[in-house]
Amino acid sequence: MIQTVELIGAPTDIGASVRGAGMGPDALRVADLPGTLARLGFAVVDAGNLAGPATPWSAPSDGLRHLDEAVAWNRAVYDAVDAALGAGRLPLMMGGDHSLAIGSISAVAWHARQRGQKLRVLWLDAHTDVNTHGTSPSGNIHGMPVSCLLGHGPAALTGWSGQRAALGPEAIRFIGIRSVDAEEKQAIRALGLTVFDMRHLDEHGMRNTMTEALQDVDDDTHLHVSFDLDCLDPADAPGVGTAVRGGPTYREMQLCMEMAADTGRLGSLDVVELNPALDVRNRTAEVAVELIESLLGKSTLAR
Ligand code: 4U7
Ligand code: MN
Ligand code: MN
Ligand code: MN
Repeated sequence: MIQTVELIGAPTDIGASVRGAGMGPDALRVADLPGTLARLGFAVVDAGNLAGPATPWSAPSDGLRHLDEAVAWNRAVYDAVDAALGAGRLPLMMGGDHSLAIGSISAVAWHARQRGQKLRVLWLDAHTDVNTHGTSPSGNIHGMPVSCLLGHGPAALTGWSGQRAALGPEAIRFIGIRSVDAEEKQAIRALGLTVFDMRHLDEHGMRNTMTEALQDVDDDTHLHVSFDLDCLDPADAPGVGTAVRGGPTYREMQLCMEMAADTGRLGSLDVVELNPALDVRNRTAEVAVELIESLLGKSTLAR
């Protein structure tokens, strides 16, 4: 059976402090994400862009910037991802900033639980995004989605999957991490999160790291990839709002995606934090499309 990929655009920078991530979905379309997936053999449905409130660019209140608007955007994302999964499609949420993973992964967690599947989330990012409104140095919600999904966010952004926590700490593997705030370090230790930082990648390589990260992914696993483009080294992916030097190269990320694809368990995907206003001739969008191809099974020699 031909699998259907549903593209869901979430054009907002509501959780960020640098403007421009709202243009991400269209930059991915300009880089021909839909045509590329069709040529790979998928049926592609572009559901268009979701609607939501404008970004007010107000200061944080109680440690949170734009909470009401972030809730509205995440509600729209939740509903769209929920509908795509309900229709048997593979949702590809095109952000937008990473706060939108709250809605997307909450919907995924609900469906996985209904289907009796284990959930494994690969969080590909320079950052761990495990701040809360109590620890965040910025108040930006794109630095908090992991906490919200673990049930530690503000009430308005937790409990969406039908349980206080959409997932447990054992369900997530972080890859490419190199920027962790002081209080995030404490949270990582307290929660027992499995973080493969750049030192781990340098010492063990992407191959061994991914073997570890995908261990015990089996036929009953729903694999979700949450791909923050700032995971990549900014030399390969300049079009992001919170770039951090010293990330995985394009080649290393290709292997990461190929090994995730080899599990055959990919069920949903976020592609977030692409900021076309900071990009160079849409290079980061093109890189993203090529990496998504690998994640969805493109191989140089097989088939
Ligand atoms: B992204 C930061 F302080 N940790 O919380 C914060 F360094 O989704 C950055 O990974 C968060 O891009 C980056 O504001 C969020 C900061
Ligand atoms: Mn992120
Ligand atoms: Mn990031
Ligand atoms: Mn970012």
